[in-house]
Amino acid sequence: PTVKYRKDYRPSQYLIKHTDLKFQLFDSHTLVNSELKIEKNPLDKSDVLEPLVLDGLELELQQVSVDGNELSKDEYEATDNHLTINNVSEKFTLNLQVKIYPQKNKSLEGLYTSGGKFCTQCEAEGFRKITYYLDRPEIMSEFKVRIEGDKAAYPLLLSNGNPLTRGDMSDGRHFVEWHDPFPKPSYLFALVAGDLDCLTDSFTTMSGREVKLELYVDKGKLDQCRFAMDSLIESMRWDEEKFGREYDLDLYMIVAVSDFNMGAMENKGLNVFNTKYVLANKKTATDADFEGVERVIAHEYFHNWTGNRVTCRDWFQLSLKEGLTVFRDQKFSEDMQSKAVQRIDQVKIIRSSQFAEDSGPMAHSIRPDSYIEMNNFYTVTVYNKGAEVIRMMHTLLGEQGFRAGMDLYFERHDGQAVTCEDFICAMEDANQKDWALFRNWYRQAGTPEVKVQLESLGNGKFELQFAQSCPATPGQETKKPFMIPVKIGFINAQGDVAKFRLSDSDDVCGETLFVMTEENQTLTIHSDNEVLIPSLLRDFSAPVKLKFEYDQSQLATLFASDPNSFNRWDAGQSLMTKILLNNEDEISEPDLEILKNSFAQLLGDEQLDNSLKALAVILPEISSLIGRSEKINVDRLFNKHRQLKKHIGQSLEHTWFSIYNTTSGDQPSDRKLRNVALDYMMVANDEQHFELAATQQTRADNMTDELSALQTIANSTEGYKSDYINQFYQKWKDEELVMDKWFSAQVINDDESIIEHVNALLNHEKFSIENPNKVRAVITAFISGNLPQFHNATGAGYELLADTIIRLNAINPQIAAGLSKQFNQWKKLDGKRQALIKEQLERIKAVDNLSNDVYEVVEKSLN
Ligand code: DPP
Ligand code: ZN
Repeated sequence: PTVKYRKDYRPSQYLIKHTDLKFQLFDSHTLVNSELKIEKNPLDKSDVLEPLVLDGLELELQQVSVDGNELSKDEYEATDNHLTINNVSEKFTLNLQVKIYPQKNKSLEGLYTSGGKFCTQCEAEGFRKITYYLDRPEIMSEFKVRIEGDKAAYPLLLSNGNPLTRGDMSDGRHFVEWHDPFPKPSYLFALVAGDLDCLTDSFTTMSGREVKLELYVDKGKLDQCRFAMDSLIESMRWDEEKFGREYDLDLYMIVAVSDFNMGAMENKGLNVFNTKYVLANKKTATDADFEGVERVIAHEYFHNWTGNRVTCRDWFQLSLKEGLTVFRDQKFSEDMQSKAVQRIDQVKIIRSSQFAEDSGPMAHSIRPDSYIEMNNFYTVTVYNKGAEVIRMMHTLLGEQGFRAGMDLYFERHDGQAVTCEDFICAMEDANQKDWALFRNWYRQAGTPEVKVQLESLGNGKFELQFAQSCPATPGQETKKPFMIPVKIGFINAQGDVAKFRLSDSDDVCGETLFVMTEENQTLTIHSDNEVLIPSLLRDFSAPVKLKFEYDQSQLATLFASDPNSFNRWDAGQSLMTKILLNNEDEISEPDLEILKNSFAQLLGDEQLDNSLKALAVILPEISSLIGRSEKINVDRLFNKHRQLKKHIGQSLEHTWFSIYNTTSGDQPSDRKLRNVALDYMMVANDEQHFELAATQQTRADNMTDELSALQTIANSTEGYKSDYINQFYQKWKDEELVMDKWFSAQVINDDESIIEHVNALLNHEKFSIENPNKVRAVITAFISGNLPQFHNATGAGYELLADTIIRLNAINPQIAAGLSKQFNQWKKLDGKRQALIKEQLERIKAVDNLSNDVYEVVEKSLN
C-alpha cells in the first residue's frame, strides 16, 4: 500500500471541462460510455506534456479513442489502478467504454444495487469504480448523463441537475438525459434507477424561484417521509436567513436506500441517503431518530454551498467542507431544539470518541498530513473536532464577524476547489485579524490540556493561572501552543453568581472570554466575594481537557447552581468521573451520599428542563472515561460503574417511581426523563418493576417508549423477558429499521452469556453482513455499547470482533476498517488484555488479500 502525503500535492496537468456519460443498465452488467473534453490546465506552466494518467478500479476496458480514432493496444496501458495514454495533445476528446458489474458490488462504492435499484456512492474515490477519470475533487466538470434501462423495472432514471429529455427505446427499454449546469467534481456524481414512491413538495426561495422537492423511498413507505421533507424545507429557509444562501437548481431530490456505508451523501441535486436518516414516523422512530433525520437532512442540504459550490482542492482538506458543515448543522439543530441539550450531545461525541482517537495510533490533525486509504479519514476528528475549530472562530469573531467571513469566503471562492487555508484567510481578512497561531489547530493532532489554578491574593484580588500542553502523537513529538478561547464565570460559596472585574477594566461582569495564546498565562480579576468557584470552559468553548482541582463540594455547588446549563451538567459529570476514576476499588459511602443528594436536589428543581434533568443523571459513558485516561484498570472501572448505577437506582427508588408516574407531558424531554427513571427503577429492582416496563412496551403509542421499555427488559435478569423480545419481533419484523433497534437492544446486557447471543444474532434470518446498518446494529452496538463484555477477560469479545472484521474485509473494506478502529485503545489496557488484542490484530494482519482500508488501521495500531 502506498502512503499519500499532503506535502506532495501538485495541481493536475489536465482538466476535464465536459463529461458526457452514457449508462446502459442490464441485469448482469452495465456498460459505461464516457466522452471527456480534456485540456491542459492553464495553471501548469511546464512545456512537457506528460502522459495522461486516469484513475480506475475493477473496470473492464472495452474501447479507447482519442479525437474519434480508436487506439490500438500499444497506445495506452491499463493496469489495476490506472489507464495511461502516452501521446496526447493540449486539447482533445477522449472516448471510453467500460463494463462494470454493479450487482456484484458489495463494497457499496461506485455503482451498486440495493433492494432492486441502482444507486451510487462516489465520495471519496468511488467514481473510479464507474469509469476511468481524473478522480480528484479539484477536477470540476460539467456533466451530461444519459441513462438507459428496462422501463418496467426502472421507471425512474435519475441523475444530477435537471432532466433534459426522455423517451422509449426498443425491447421495453427507455432513457432519460440529465444536465447539471454547475461544474462539479466526480465525487458529487450520482445515479439512481428504480421503481420508487415519491413525496413531492416545493420551496420558494428568497428571490422568488420555485424549487421542486422530491423524496424517493421504497414502495409503501410514504407514511414515513413527511418529517424528512419538513426538515428539508426548514433547512432551506434557515440557510437563507442565517447565511443568505439560496438553493440554485430547480429540482432537489433525495433518494433513500437501505444499503449505505455512511449516513447520507450530498451529490449535487440528488442526495442519496441511508434510510435511517429519512424514514421516520412516531410509531417507527424514536425522538432521537427524528433529531438524526433533521440533522442529516440539514447537513447534506447545507453542503450545497459548503462543499458543492465551494469544494475541496484535495482530500487532505476534507474538514474544509465537513467541519464547516457539521458546525452549520449543529447551529441549525440548536435553533430547532434546545441549545444546551444539543451542546451536551455534541460534547459527548467529542469526549467519548474524538478524545479517544486523539490519544490513539490513528491520531491526526483535522487536516491530516497523510493517508493510505482516504475512507479511513472520515473521522470524528475531521468532522466533529473540525466543527469545534470552526466554532472557536465563531466564538472569537462573534455572529456578525463570522458571517462577514463566510460572505467573503463565498464571494472569493464560489465555483472553486480550495483549501482550509483559504477559509482561514477569508475569516481573517473580513475581520482584520492575524491568526497565525490559530492555524496550529489545523497542523497539530492531540487534545490540549489546560490546567487552571485559582489563587486569592487578598483584598478581593484573584489570579487565575493557566498552563497549556499537548501530548505527543504519532509523528508529532512536540507541540506549539494553541489559541484557546476559555469562557469563564464564577459563583460564590452560596451558589450565587459572583460578579467580577478584570484588572484592566472598570466594568463589572458575570462572564468573560479569556483567549490563551501562550503556554503559561495569568488573568487577574477583582471580586467582592471572599470565595470564588470558577466555572471554566463554559459551553465547552474549546476542544480541550480542562483540569482544575475542584473538591467534591465545589462540584456539588456548581452542579446545583451554575447558571450556565452546559457547565452545570458538566459539573455532575466531573463529580462522577472523579469518583469513578480514583484509585479506590469501590466507591466510598460519603461519595455515594454526595451524589445521591446532588441528584435528588437537581431532580427537584422545578425550573430545570426535563431533558437537562435526564442528561444530568446519566452516568458518564465508559468510552469517555477510557478515552480520557492514559492507562486504565477496566475491571475496576466496570465494577464501580455498576456499583454507582445500582446505588443511584436504589437510593432514589422512590424518586424515580414518582417521576415516572407524575411526568405526564408528551414532549421528547418528558419521555426522556420518564425513561431514565424507568431504567433506574429496573436497575434497582427488575423483578419488582418488570410489569411496569412490560406494560409500557405493550401499550406505547410511540417508538421512544416502546424501545426504551424493550431495552430495559432485554437488559434485565428476568427469565421471561424473551416473551417481550419476541412480541416486539412479531410486531415489527417487516420494518427493517425497527429490526435494527431490536438487534441493538439485545446486545447491551452486561452478562457473560451475551457473546453467545451476539453470535446467534449474526445468524438470524433478519441479519445480513452485507448491510452496514445491520452490522452497526449488532456488532457496533455491542462493542461500543457493552464495553464490560466486549472487554470480557476471556477475550471472546475481541475474537468476535476480529472474526467480523475478517469476514467483512472481503465484502466491504470500508466498514471492516471502521470496526478495526475499535481496537485502537488497546495500549491503555492491562497486559493480559493487551496480549489478547494483539493476537487478534496479528491474525487480521495475516489475512490474504487484506484491503488497504483494514491494513492501514491495523498496521498503525500494532506499531
Ligand atoms: N456524505 C458524507 C457527509 O455528508 C460525506 N460527504 O458527511
Ligand atoms: Zn458532510
